[in-house]
Amino acid sequence: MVSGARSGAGGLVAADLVETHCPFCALNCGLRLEVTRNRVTDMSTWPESPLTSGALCIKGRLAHEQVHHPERLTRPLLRTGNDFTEIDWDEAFSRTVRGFTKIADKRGRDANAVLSGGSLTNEKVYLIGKLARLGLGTRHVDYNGRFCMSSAAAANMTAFGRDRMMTPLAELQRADVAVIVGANLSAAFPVRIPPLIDGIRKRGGRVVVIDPRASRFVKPDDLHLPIRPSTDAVLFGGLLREIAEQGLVDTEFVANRTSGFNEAIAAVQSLTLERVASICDIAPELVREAATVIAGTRSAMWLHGRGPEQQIGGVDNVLALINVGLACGHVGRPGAGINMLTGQRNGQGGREWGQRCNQLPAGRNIENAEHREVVADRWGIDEESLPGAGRTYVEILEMAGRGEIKGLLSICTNMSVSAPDLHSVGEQMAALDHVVVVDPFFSESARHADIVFPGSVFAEESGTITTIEGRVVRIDQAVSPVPGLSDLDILRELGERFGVGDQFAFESAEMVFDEMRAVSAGGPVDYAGITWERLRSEPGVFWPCPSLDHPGTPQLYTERFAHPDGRARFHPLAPLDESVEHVDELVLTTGRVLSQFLSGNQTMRISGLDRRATAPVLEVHPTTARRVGLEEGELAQVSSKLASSVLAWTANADLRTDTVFLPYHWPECNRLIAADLDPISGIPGFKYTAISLAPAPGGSDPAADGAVPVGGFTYS
Ligand SMILES: Nc1nc2c(c(=O)[nH]1)N[C@H]1C(S)=C(S)[C@@H](COP(=O)(O)OP(=O)(O)OC[C@H]3O[C@@H](n4cnc5c(=O)[nH]c(N)nc54)[C@H](O)[C@@H]3O)O[C@H]1N2
Ligand SMILES: Nc1nc2c(c(=O)[nH]1)N[C@H]1C(S)=C(S)[C@@H](COP(=O)(O)OP(=O)(O)OC[C@H]3O[C@@H](n4cnc5c(=O)[nH]c(N)nc54)[C@H](O)[C@@H]3O)O[C@H]1N2
Ligand code: SF4
Ligand SMILES: [Mo]
Repeated sequence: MVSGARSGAGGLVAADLVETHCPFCALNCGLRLEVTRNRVTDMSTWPESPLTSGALCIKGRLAHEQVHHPERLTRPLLRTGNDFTEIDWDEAFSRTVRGFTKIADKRGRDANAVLSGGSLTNEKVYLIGKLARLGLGTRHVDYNGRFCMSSAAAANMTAFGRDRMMTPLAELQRADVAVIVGANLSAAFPVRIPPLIDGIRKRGGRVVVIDPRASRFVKPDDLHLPIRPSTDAVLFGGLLREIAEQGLVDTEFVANRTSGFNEAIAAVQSLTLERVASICDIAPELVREAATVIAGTRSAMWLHGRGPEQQIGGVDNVLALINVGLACGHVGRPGAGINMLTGQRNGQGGREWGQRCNQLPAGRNIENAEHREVVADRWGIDEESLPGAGRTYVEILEMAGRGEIKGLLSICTNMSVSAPDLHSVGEQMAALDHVVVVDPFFSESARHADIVFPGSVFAEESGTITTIEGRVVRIDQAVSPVPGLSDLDILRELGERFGVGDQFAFESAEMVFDEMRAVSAGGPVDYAGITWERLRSEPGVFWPCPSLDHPGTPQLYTERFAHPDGRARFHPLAPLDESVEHVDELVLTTGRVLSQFLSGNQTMRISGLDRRATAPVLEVHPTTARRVGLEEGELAQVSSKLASSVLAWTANADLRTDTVFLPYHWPECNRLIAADLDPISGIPGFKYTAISLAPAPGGSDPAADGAVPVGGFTYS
């Protein structure tokens, strides 16, 4: 097993200060952990880190409180009836493997599945894909990036041929304009980016915000387009047409660097300003002004978050956005870029190393014969023994509900809060025969487990992660794993016990990384020239980095896109159907608050974070609240076609009157949301649910409905 000792560059890490990166969002701010006698005792910022802007948000400042938290799981657990009992590691491994093997013998290997997460290091992601395909031998492995980056990833692959942010964030220093689409920078990217956006304002540039809700970073002089939720593709189609009408298309860029412009422009001819204004419910003058501002410069940075992406038309929304950016030539120039904002700690690396249902390591396609050959060859196996593409996250849960999947290994994901249609998720999890969860804290999903392994937190393992910008950075272990074994140890031991120990013969994360580099050489995601030593002596390396003397690639597409012909692709918008004109009276959209992270299984245990937002609070425009009769201090009832939630509410005048906003960190949110998926990316439509809103019935017992008393909430 991987040794529990601290492994740094040259063996033991001698210093009491260990430099690492925040485990929460993909900004990966630099942290310096203070370690005394194998305990993390304090932390500070790591000012020399290229990922530190001088500030940490509150989550980063308190992240270290997880490490020795009294609620950490320290021993494997076995379900005994409705309870759990501690068992020893050997028994936990034997029972785990026996359970999956029994299912595979009876129903075939595809009756087992693996679900994982984008907070894991690259090395763990790589081993998870390997364990699923070679150990369990199943095709069904997917991860929570399916809920997150999958629309942006699919659109980037289609338009540019590569799935990575194209421009380092520092280019915002040279931008004349920032276009921020469906990203709540105040809560989700609270450091580094907002000051850079402020810099644009100070230089006299413009900030364009396309969002049904103006969060705190939006300033009065910004151009805010309060779009009707889920109509982004129409807005971008209209903007493309208007930019062409105004003669602002960068014709040289379009001719030399792209293909498909004529088809794209033909497809939007019916999207007149008036039609767009009516569908998106934005004044036509605002749309015109946005076209003028955005296309008035070649130095514009686009930043898109989950607003347009977590939609059943999420991929089309992003492709329509990219069309506008390409028409304006916002690529490969100073201060320019069409950029997605990756969310989780290793959201970028998490989608590169083979834990996606259709992917082999290094972004290779599991259905591409050549890619299969390369990976099989480098793993020293027969290509035919590699399974084909499996199903996506929600589909895997649905297969469990239908009895087609019976065994589930879940590591670093918490479907019982984060997946849509939580009532069904409960039934699907209950229908499984063998559920194994690996998590540092007992999660809502662990309640469905037969075996729970105590997982690792960020300070306990070495490894690499790949930041929002595509920069590979190193994580150094600061303390030995509190449970004794780490996630990596668990994955290795499982490999061994599934009979593929030769594929898991790694004594350190560095050895895993070296194999990954070799597997990636010449592939779509090339880390071949990135060594463990380079990651020590350089402030991270941007991939692609094909050789040891290659400097890495911070800025993509200066001369060529990643498609074989080097050109970016425009995409014609599909003809609008009647559903686009359909208007729901009231729409629920969802997102985040600053002090909570995703399903809250980590942040809700840190009192300094949890007390800032102890429960979900619905945001309602004051006019809407009056219209439906909500009284201050009373509870509101939100009902979708699936369920009702009784919630505290607060007035927010920076929100559309037909839209309410609910932070999603608590299960009261996703029980309302249907598991309807984008047909290409498989992302659920988290950002759009038709609802009705009313005062909670007087007789209702909020506690029984999972709601909490009103009052005392502060949002930062
Ligand atoms: N504090 C905190 N920070 C986080 C996280 C966290 O849980 N907590 N999670 C991390 C992760 S994994 C991610 S993916 C990122 C997410 O980062 P963001 O995408 O910035 O976060 P969300 O809160 O989902 O915000 C989405 C925005 O989209 C808007 N929106 C809703 N519907 C639409 C629409 O139809 N069109 C448009 N244009 N906009 C719309 C919402 O009003 C909101 O402002 O945050 C990361 N950072
Ligand atoms: N309504 C609505 N739903 C959403 C979203 C939304 O905006 N609205 N956003 C979606 C998005 S963007 C995302 S990314 C998903 C996230 O969905 P989830 O997969 O639920 O994400 P987490 O809450 O981070 O779950 C990770 C679990 O892994 C554990 N964990 C953390 N680090 C480690 C580790 O290193 N090792 C191990 N073994 N375990 C670890 C945590 O304790 C936690 O229990 O949620 C999605 N769900
Ligand atoms: S949560 Fe994100 S912004 Fe906050 S400290 Fe961590 S990496 Fe930085
Ligand atoms: Mo995410």
